[in-house]
Amino acid sequence: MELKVINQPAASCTTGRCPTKDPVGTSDHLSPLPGRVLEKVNNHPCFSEGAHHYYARMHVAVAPACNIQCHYCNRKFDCANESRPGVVSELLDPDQAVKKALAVAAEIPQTSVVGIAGPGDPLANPERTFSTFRGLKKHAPDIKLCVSTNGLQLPQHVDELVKHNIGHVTITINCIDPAIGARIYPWIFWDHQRLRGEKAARILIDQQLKGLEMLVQRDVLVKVNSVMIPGINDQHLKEVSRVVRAKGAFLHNIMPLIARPEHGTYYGLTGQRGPTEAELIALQETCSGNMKVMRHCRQCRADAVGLLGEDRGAEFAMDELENKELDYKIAMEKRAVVHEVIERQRTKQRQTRLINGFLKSELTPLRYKTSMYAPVRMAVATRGENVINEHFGQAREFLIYEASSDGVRFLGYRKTDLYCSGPDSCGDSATALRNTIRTLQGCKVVLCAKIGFEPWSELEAAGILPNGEHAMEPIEEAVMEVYRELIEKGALSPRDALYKGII
Ligand code: CLF
Ligand code: SF4
Repeated sequence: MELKVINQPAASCTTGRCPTKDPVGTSDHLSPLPGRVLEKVNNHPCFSEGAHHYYARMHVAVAPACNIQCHYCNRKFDCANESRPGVVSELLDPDQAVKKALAVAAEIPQTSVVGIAGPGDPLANPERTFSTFRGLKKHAPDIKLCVSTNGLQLPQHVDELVKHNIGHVTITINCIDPAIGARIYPWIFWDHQRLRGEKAARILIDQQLKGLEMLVQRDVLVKVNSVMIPGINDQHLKEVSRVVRAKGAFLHNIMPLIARPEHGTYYGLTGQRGPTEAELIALQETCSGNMKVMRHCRQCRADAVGLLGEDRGAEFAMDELENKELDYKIAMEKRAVVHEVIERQRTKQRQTRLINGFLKSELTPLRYKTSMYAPVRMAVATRGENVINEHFGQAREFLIYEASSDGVRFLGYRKTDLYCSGPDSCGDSATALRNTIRTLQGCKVVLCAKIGFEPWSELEAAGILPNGEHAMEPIEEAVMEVYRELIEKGALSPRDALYKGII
């Protein structure tokens, strides 16, 4: 069946530079959570999928040392618990970290959380970590504090974490079976000794689970990160999910192993592969029966700044901040205003969604009509605020959604080379465009604010429908609308026909 074009390309830019039951998705619907939990996650971009469209996080890299070794980590690179490989550009002392965090939070008022996630383990560097938190608490009490740890020293520090009002903790738990652990962790440093093998893994796992239970008892929200390592722990992570849920974890974040020879890690050098996107999504699906899973993690750097999909770290080099005068009180007032505006915007979007969902389900037999058709994947270019507001050529990543008779659900994101970054990169644009199109494989539609003629034609030739008609519209509503349009225009094969092999 020939696919029909939904709209026309905008002006040329060739040289410039959660499973849901409602029709439009529930990624920003946190209302079923108890009030005190809702308050904790509502503006945390990692603990709430909806919040990540609006709120920014910042990491301060104050923790150089680590007390274990993971086969996916090279100390010269960011902590793979929380970040993609890439050197931390600046290691900070606590005073510098506080200064930088306050400058960032003044400049980017969407900042709602400051986390310590490396480059080593925050709790293997407790003085530096807690000294940083103390400074932040004093000068920016409105900012949430967050920490990510391998868990080895967690039980010893639970009291201190609670005392410093750390409301969110991430523990990386890759396994609960020491035999599997011995294949992930070559050693741990424990009780003044380097321990290896299953004995070491057993200690680490016991500490992680004990720390999890202690935090839950103290009402701290715990997210568990797991690195999915095909052939090692992929089959086992469902059990990890079950156990950590039973112990009270709030969220499970299953991240793909990133292992390349150039990173110099054991896995990278020995050819251990990471999971495919399909394998990752399948495992996330399986685990989502156990507990809520995180799909929007960007595996960010230990010095990341900004919205999850962007990294503005380079804008805040320490030498430029050293002498900067800041008025903490005014910065905090500005944040309060901006956060209030964001919340009003989110409330309005939720109300519109509810009204639209209600009207459409009342006035059109949506479920009946769409259930005849297979789900469709769509890529979305966005700069945040949960709307389609990014030019195709400037998108550094695309969010991937799936539309079906059950509504819209967020599947994850795919990074791309920047297709259009100005005249300097013009020569590379053809290759970058080809790579971008390869990145979008499996998507039927790409939704963006604007797109030039050349990429438009290339996308069409690759069987991907470019669509710029829903610029500035809320993402989930637009995805559902396009799904309906595809059905109306006869661009989708009826599911029954597909199943019977007629088409
Ligand atoms: Fe940072 Fe981690 Fe706190 Fe978020 S990140 S310490 S919980 S504030 Fe977030 Fe980054 Fe994924 Fe981490 S997207 S790597 S989950
Ligand atoms: Fe690296 Fe983090 Fe593992 Fe330590 S816990 S070895 S810093 S990935």
